[in-house]
Amino acid sequence: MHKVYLLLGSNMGDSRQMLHNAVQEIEKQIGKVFRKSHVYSTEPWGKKDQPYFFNQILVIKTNLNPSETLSATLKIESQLGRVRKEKNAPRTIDIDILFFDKIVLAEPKLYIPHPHIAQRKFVLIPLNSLSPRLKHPVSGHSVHQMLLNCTDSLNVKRI
Ligand code: PH2
Ligand code: MG
Ligand code: MG
Repeated sequence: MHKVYLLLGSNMGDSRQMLHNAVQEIEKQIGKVFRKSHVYSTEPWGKKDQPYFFNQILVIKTNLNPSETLSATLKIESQLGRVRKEKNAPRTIDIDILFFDKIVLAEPKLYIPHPHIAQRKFVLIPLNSLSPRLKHPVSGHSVHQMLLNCTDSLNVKRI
């Protein structure tokens, strides 16, 4: 069994419902969701002229390997109506793999841990609420340390 941290994000359509539907599909297709963060309303990072996001972090247990997990997340995204146009465009649902056990992978389509965790408060704040002592397998920094060092000033609010 692998322990995997997933980040859900939605800023199109009924985002609350999207997160809920994503959790259900993840349980059906990937594995048991055993912890969930609160849902946060977060200012868009990167491309500014788009709606605020709803973000949530899940901790799941799965028997799938990283590439099978990635395929399953992409399948769920399209089942939930995601259409990929330009990069960083608004989306009904985005499911990103943050951590996969302590695995480090750098493949063209699959980077684990997710490369921008340490720069983004919309990831670190919900993650810190679940697992402040979790260590990044490359930097060795805990989630709490990464949050203290993070200079991102975008708005992240629990809802
Ligand atoms: N996802 C992005 C780009 N920017 N900003 C916020 N607040 N939340 C996201 O999930 C997000 C983003 C790329 O996937
Ligand atoms: Mg993303
Ligand atoms: Mg993604």
